[in-house]
Amino acid sequence: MPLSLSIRLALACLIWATTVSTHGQALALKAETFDADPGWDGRNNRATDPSPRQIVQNFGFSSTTNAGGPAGEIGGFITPAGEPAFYAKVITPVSFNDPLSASGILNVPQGNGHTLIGFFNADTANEWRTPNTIALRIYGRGTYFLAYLEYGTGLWRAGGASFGGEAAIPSGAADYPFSLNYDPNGAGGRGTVTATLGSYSSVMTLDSGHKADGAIFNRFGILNVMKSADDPGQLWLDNVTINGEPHSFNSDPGWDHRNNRTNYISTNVRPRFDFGYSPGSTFAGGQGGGEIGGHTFRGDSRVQFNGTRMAYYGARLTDTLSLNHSLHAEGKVGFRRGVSDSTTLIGFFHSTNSMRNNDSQNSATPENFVGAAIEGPSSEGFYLYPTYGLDQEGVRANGGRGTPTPPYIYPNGQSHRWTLDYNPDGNGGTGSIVVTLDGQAVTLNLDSGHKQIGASFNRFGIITTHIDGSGQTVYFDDLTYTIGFAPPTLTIARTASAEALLQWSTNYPGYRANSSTNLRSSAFWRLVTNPVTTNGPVYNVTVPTTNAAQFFRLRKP
Ligand SMILES: [Ca+2]
Ligand SMILES: [Ca+2]
Repeated sequence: MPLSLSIRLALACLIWATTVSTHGQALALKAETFDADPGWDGRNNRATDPSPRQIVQNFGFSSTTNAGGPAGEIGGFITPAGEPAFYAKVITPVSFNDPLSASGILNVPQGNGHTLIGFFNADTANEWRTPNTIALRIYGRGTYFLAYLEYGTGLWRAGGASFGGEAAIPSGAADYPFSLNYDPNGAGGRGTVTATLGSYSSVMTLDSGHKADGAIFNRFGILNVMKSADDPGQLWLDNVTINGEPHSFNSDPGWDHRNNRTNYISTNVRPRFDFGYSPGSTFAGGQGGGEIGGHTFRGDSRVQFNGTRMAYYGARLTDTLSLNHSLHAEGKVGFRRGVSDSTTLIGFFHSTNSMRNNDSQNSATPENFVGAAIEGPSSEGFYLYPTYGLDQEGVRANGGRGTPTPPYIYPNGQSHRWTLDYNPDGNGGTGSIVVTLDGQAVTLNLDSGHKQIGASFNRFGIITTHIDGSGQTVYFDDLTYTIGFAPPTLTIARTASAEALLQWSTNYPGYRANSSTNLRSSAFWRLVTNPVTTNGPVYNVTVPTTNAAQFFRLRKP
């Protein structure tokens, strides 16, 4: 009598692939291309607070005399914003290998504002710190202003210096002569910038290796600081000499401009989170339209905000996973905008335990997190590096970004492939995290004892930090991630002429065998009520065989 038996698992909608786990249960991966809304879980990720803000820009040539020279000057009302606004002279493109010089008269009326004056590149003016810049930065503080000297390379690496140790320089009627000079041969060829502002002077040497990043400057003029919407201010310039060419502004110089006379509403207001499912878009370079991402800000876990200033957007895992499980994720990323002091985190986290309020502010990384961070410092631009937080406030990766130096990721919109692997047996059992970007790997070992403190994960996706800061615009697509345990395998063997044995692993408690006479979608699956016994690592159920075909499956009620 032939025994016609076949096994089916009722887990249709998912594409399963299993990864080996050294801790008993195989884990399953899910692939997601975001062709349609994946229905992920979101919290505060499309925030409505703070409200959008009005951005007013009203600067350029003016026949006025605020800066003290003969009538005619440039300047006006400038608003720091997420969107660039400038008024600048087109110059022959020059680089870090060329000497640069500028001078003139500066007037800063009382008020706020945050503005760059200097050499920049109109094609890469997108954020602060601003790549391809050598500039003065004027930060209005009411009755005084602070002045800085700063640069950004073509690869978003930046450095700076203050004037007078952040001296409070009186604003109002006073006019200040200024100068800005770059010497490519300074400091043994590293390159130095020297500047004066009134009675103050400042010298800045490019960090070792930064000159080799390169930079292209094709404008000199006034550029707003591009973080997010902030309080406006005024400044005025006259008698400006740029690389030896004087400009008295006796008539309109007709300089290049963008958004310098405008009035609009911006939603780029810190910390108004705006990320999640993005139908149709391909910013991450995915194979098809639809992806996740958008505009993040660093979050804030302080109790006063009661969870409203932390956000996430994540897939629900089918099981709660821990640091005892191998975790994998990979996909494409497109990084479009990165302000200094900003972070995007992607990885495994917990919908409640990663969102706990806490005033300690001693860890930016959320509790219960294993993943990758896109983050500075500004002297290095942005890295993609591994990080983690445990199920205990403030206990996390100890500041390291792993070894060797992590891969740089530039906010230039290019598509990259990335991977994330947490191995609980890595580094002799402490656990380790490996992140790659376009094949370049960095490994972070968990500290001894951290795995024992533990962490739990029931989501995979984007989550904000716990200490506030600036914003990033980043997208992810074609993601594959560990979603939970792989389904158990049911085996069947004939053990006697009219008897068969069903077996499955004791790693899957709670599963029960079902039987049916057919595999049609309308099939009625009956619970197998025969006794379940345990024999070592397997559950056993003996079932009688009959003349009719019978099918068996495992199901978790
Ligand atoms: Ca003038
Ligand atoms: Ca897609």
